[in-house]
Amino acid sequence: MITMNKRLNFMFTMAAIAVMGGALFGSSFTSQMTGSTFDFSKSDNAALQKIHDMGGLELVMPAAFAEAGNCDSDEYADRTVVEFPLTGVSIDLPRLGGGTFSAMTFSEQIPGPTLRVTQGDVVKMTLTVPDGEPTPHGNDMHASQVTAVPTFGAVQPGTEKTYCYIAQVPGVYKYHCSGINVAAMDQHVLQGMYGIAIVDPIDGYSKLMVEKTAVNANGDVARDRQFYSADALEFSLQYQQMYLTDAGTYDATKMFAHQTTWTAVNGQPFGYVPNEIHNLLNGHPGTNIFVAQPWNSMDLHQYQSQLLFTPTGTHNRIFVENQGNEPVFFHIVGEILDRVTQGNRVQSGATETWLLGGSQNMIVDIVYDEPGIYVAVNHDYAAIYTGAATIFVAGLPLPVINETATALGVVQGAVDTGMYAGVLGNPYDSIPPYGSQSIHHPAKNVHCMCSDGVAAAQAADGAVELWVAVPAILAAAAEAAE
Ligand SMILES: [Cu+2]
Repeated sequence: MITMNKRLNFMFTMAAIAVMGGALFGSSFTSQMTGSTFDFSKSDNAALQKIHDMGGLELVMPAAFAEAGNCDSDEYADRTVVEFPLTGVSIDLPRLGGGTFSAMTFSEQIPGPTLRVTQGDVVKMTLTVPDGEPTPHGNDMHASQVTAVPTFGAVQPGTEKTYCYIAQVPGVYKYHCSGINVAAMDQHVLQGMYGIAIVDPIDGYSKLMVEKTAVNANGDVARDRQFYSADALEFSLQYQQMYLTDAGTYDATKMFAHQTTWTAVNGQPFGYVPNEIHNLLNGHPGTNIFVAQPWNSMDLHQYQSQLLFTPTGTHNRIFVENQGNEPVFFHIVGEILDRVTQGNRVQSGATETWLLGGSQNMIVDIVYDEPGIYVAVNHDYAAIYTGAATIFVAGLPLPVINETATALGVVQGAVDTGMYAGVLGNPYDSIPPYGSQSIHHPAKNVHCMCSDGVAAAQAADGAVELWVAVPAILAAAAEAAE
């Protein structure tokens, strides 16, 4: 018999997050829809159109530059070469509120695949644009230091382009489509053509110091520094604005006016909140346990929202990139960011919020001390209410789920790992490729703003299809109870 606690409304009731969903389709959203119309004719759009008509900004370069990015360079001898193949392809993907939008992607997923290399490695990037793709694409990798023209120039449909560079400086770096030699670059990026490269420091990450206080042997309150190994459980979060027409196409007028339709985190607005699976496990099938659950059906498969799980007392390393068009005021409700690093320079030893401008990044190191629910936000209210709310669950703070999992006989995985990822896994698209100092997640679940083919590849890589596994577990438990 499955223990089903009937208490309602105990989960996710923190005031800070409870307020968010009510406004989802309320005033803050409506005001965008009825906002004053941007006068396109008074912008530089005519000039942009001219650039587009002439095939983008093609500069005539001296012959010496023709060899830029040549992968046979002697410079690359004795270095590790890391291949990074990408495909530039337009597909339709689901849109918050129903329907689809005209996505442009690297390799059928938003964000594109994450590249991870070590400082000093050679990156060998190949962008293929399939025959029949309606537009050329390019790839501007911010981790490189090479001549932009012609390296990042347009790759025509039916062709491919390869370039190489040395990843000289550690950190997190955006890569993004450069459009058709800059023309339509805004559309290509903001409809999904972006990703990150992580360049690990050649001598490794630093251990983390967290400053606390403790009562010492003399009965005095004193500073108590706690140190954590540089090994960390890692996540990546990429922020972006979506500017959409009602039909799901790109709306340049809204972009120029900075009128955000949705704020995506890893390609999906509100992609990391509870869902039907958590409702079931919490004993409330058919009842939302969180006020905003826009991706709340197992029928949504890889698009169903998922939660991020971490144990308490563990070093978390979060790679954050602002892929968008607005500032990101990165804050975790209920926590202080223990360390903020950009490049390999520590920017802050402890801070409540850290600001990222467009195309800016950081590494946030954090340890959750208390079991509970924490919400990573862009602390711009327009961003929170349009999608930039990401829920971390630290430890095992949800007694009803603990009881249910015990009854199902699957709780041991959670207890052993100190987090629900021991049973449910963490979403595949929130986890960067592992490096030498990564703590491995106990399991992954299939989750992404991506094609069915990419979702199937995640499953083939061992990620759990929760929409298959959870009903099977529940059915088996029900049968056993009879
Ligand atoms: Cu493109």
